[in-house]
Amino acid sequence: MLRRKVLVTAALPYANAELHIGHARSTYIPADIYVRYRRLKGDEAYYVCGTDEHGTPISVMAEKLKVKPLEITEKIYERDLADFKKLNISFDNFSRTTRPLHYETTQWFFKELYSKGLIYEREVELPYCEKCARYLPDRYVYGTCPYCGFEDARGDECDVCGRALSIGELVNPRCVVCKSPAINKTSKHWFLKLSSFQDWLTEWVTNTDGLLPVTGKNYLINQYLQPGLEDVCISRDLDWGVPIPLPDAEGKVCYVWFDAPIGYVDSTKELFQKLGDQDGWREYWLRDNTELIHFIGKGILYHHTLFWPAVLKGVGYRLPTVIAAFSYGNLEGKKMSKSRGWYLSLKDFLDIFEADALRYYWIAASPLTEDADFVFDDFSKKYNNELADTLGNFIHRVLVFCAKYYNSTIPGVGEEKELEKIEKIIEETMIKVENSIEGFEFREGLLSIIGLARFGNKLFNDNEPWHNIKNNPSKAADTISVCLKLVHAIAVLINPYLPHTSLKILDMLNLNSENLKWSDIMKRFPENHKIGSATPLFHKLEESQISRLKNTVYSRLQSKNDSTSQQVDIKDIANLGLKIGLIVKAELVEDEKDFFRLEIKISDRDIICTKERLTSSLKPKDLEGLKVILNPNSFRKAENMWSILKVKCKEGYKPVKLDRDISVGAVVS
Ligand code: B3M
Ligand code: ZN
Repeated sequence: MLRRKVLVTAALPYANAELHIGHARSTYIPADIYVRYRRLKGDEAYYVCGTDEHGTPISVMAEKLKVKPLEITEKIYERDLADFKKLNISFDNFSRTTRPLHYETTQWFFKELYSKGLIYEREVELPYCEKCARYLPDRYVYGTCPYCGFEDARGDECDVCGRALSIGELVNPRCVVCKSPAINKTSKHWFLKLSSFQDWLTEWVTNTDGLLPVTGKNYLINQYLQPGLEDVCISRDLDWGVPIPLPDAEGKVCYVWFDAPIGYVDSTKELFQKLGDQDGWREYWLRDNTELIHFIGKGILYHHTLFWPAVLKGVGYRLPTVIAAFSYGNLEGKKMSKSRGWYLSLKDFLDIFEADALRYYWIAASPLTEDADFVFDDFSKKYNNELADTLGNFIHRVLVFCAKYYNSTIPGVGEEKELEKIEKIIEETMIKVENSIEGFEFREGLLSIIGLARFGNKLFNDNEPWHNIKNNPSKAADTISVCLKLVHAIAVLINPYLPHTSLKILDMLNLNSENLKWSDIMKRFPENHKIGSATPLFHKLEESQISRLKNTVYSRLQSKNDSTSQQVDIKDIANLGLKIGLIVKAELVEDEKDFFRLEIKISDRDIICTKERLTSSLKPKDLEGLKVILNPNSFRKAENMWSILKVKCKEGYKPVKLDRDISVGAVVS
């Protein structure tokens, strides 16, 4: 049979913070399911990734912490590696964009594009700090957003309205390091002629079948192609990055979005070096007889479907076969954000639960094209009902029965007609799973496997082998035989999704999993096969485990709020721009101790909502009608994260009430 060849990449995680569960949802789990499936099918399938280590967020952070950027990224690299391992992500290579091979490859790309006239240089006016004597690229400058008026917008993006900002757009730009006002100064930079790819990209985006989801196409057309593609500045005045490989480019490095995707190429090179096949990578990047599949989060569609294909085309490389851009995972209805302390890290999760619990939830919760929400209670419900009660229970009762009544030896293959019927059902499920994974709609496949377990449970119940074992032993034996057949099929079918669970089941069946193949789904047991001992696959989640997880999240949020509390000098109070609001509705948040949902009226037109931790000695009705002070510094309209001023008291937190608690010098978080 033809052995297809495929290279799968997952977006390179940015090395400035630990991974959270949302990253796993949009990118790493889906790509892993896909590549595991292709390997089982017998294809030559490789999965590469690595850390994305340049860019100004990292160098600004390093300056603030007075360390070298590499010290930060080194730690994150190790941490990501450990998290991915625990999540059972089966990378064939996980590289770094700070390795020499990456520098070499990136510089080759630059020179190649430059020699073809696809990169040109131009003088531009840039913000510059006279005090620090340097240019202020991207995150080195902040100021007022011209679109929404938010005063702390960063040079490349406004946190509140979410707009991407280009150089020179900020009003009142200032230096992040010393806070002095920035002036404008000219500097020489290099631009990728993206505009020259306009026609070709319009045609490619419109006609390729590989852009997923298809709705992404409209976004690209309306947002970028219709208005006309603009050339992109691909250099920065910085010393952290890949140096521009030209003689007159002292102090200039590549823009991080120029070098990051090239990381896919050098991670592939590195992989094949390890495999002892120096040139092996070329098949995947230069030829069309292989497939190249990028998995990304939907927020980086522009970079992967316009910018990156232009670069590939420019140097004469092949184009991606598929770019699958999936939605992110939120946490309890809100976007996760490290800076606001609202997130659940992969490590937090995996310290308490097994990888398969997250792999299951994220895929089963909603289609990958829709935003998913990690809701604690929903997670425990799904785990208990679907994994423990349906899947785990079916497998366990069948194996235990086989051990108890047949001394662990499978009681034959079952009655031929019955067996054929079951084999047909298994085959139908297998086709559904194949279509689902090959069509990048992974949820359907997973749900049909759970459906197969549900079917098995019903079959077991309806046939009552615990009665027949006495009255009609041959019928009981047939039931157990076909149920074991289902268990085996499920073990293989579920392997791409829940690899650990799959291996556990195969182990309990006493089957060798080393050379597992997709076609094993249909395989029959050898005669007189003896199974191993059965242990429960999933234990029901305990309330205490969920509370532990919730506590991690909420205490982080709380300590973030505490650590951002500042002592404010009385003369500066007027500058804080505090707002007054009236609590019109208050209610306790279900199942979350001390959390209140508040509706606060700030003007005749505006009512905002917030969730606040306050002492439980307060009752919702004590809060309604209260005038409170809102802190605009924690005003995050985009994420609906408002915050009221609170005072810490013995029992917890109380809102600062107007006219009573507030007195000179008493302000507060
Ligand atoms: N590092 C994702 C991010 O910054 C970015 C992906 C690069 S893929 C080449 O969130
Ligand atoms: Zn400065």
